[in-house]
Formats: sequence, structure tokens, C-alpha cells
Amino acid sequence: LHLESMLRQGLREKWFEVHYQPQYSVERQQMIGMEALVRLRHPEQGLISPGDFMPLAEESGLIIDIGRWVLEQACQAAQSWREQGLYDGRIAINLSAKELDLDHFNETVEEILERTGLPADALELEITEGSVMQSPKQAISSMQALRKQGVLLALDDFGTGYSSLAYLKKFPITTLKIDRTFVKDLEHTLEDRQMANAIITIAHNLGLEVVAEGVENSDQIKILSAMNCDICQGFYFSHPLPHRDMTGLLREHK
Ligand code: G
Ligand code: G
Ligand code: MN
Ligand code: NA
Repeated sequence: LHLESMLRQGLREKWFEVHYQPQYSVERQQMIGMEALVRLRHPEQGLISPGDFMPLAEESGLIIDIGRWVLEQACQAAQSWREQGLYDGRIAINLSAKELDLDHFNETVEEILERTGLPADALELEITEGSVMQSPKQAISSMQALRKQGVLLALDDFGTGYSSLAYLKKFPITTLKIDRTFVKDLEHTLEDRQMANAIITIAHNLGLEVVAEGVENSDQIKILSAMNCDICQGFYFSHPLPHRDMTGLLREHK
């Protein structure tokens, strides 16, 4: 109850912040995307990570309001960087199952794209395997509506959920994100390399782009590059950055 009232107060008093983690193309070593990650900046307790409040946010339904706020903030930020000529990549935003299940969620997205001016194909929505599998039929039909609008769709944390390979081809996704548990020991563990390689091969055969998460060193990049992984994201490149630090990074790279 304490945490829930904190989340409610956070929404009212604008304690939430969106941080941005860059994604780099393996081939060109260029920032081609970024992932928006929400945090709560409590006036006394400091920065609280979504791992600590997301489960309750979902359970209580507060994720609907938080998620809509994140979507609006992140689309607005991306479009403002685009308009300043600082950035022409995409912005990836995490969705919970509850948001995807909302009737007319695609209309909310449409409305936010219109209001912010962000092109649909500059927005990628990330959905975890676990949340799609809560009600696959409904999730797939919501995903189809979003794809019709031109929004990109990524399957997040791939390899940790419960979907079978048979489902993978039914999801109207454009991107597969290899969970960081496969990347963590990539340079030390043959099995992880074999898993990563198999996932990348399957994804490419299905016409999907592959993002590796949790990349922390250059050995991992070399291995992923040899496997033709498309995009890398992780602490090796950058931690998630507050808005103004991301603006600074984009200015530096210009
Ligand atoms: O940033 P961090 O590693 O602490 O994120 C932890 C988890 O919270 C990740 O699994 C991420 O997908 C999730 N998360 C971060 N931001 C959002 C958000 O805006 N919406 C949803 N639904 N999940 C998020
Ligand atoms: O589940 P999702 O992929 O949305 O979660 C992203 C989370 O992973 C963020 O909370 C982010 O802080 C964290 N993260 C990003 N890069 C790395 C990394 O290189 N190593 C580790 N351990 N965590 C990372
Ligand atoms: Mn994610
Ligand atoms: Na993930």
C-alpha cells in the first residue's frame, strides 16, 4: 500500500523520469536506436528502478497511466532530438501486457504520434514474451493493429519466456531482443554462443532484426558481430542516460 501510494503521488507530482539507453549498429558502430526506461526520482529516497515498482504498477493497474506518460515523454523527446538535427534513429519503449490489452491502445499510440509529430516507423514498442503469452490471441491482434499503423514491434527478453518457436512466426514483430542472460557469459561459455548463434539464425530466417542486450565488453561485440547480430545495447556503450545527458551525447556525436 505504501509503494502504491508512492506511485500515485509520483504521477501527481511528476517524480517519474525517462532515461535513454543507446543502441548501436554492429556493422557501422553508429547509434541507430535508443530504449526508453522509466525511473522514479523520489525526493528523499532518490532514484528507484522499475524493477522495484513495475510488478506493483502492473498489479495495481497504475502501469496504464505511467505507461501513457512514458510513451508521451519518450516520443516527444525523440521528435525534439530529430527536429534539432541531432538524431534520426528510432525510440524503443517497453509495454506491459495490460497496456497491450487495452481496447483501442493503437488509437492512443496514433494520437501520441500525431501530437508529437514522431513518424510511426521511428517508434518501436517492446513486448516481452511473457506478456504476449498471457493471452496470445488478443496480443497478436493488438500487435497487428499497431503494425498496420507502421509502428515497429520488438519481442523483448527473448529466450526467457514461455513461447515456443511455433509462436515466433505468428507474432507480427520486426525485431528480436536476445535476453542478456545469453550475452552475460558469451565469451566464456560455448553453450551461450551456440544459443545466441541459433537465435540470430532463426531470427534472420524470419526476416527479423536482432538486438543483443546487456553487452558489457568488446569480446562480446566481436562474437556477436561474427554471428551477424545487427544491433548491440549495453553498459559497454552506455548506461541509460537522463534526458539532458542523452542530449549531450547526441551533440558530441554530431
Ligand atoms: O532499467 P531497468 O533495467 O531497471 O529496467 C527493469 C525492467 O523494467 C526492464 O525489464 C524493463 O523492461 C522494465 N521497464 C523499464 N521501463 C519501462 C516502461 O516504461 N514500461 C514498462 N512496462 N516496463 C519498463
Ligand atoms: O528487460 P529490459 O530489456 O527492458 O531491461 C533493460 C534493463 O537492462 C534496464 O534496466 C537496463 O538498465 C539494464 N541493462 C542495460 N544494459 C545492461 C548491461 O549491459 N548489463 C546489465 N547487467 N544490465 C543492463
Ligand atoms: Mn526492453
Ligand atoms: Na529485455
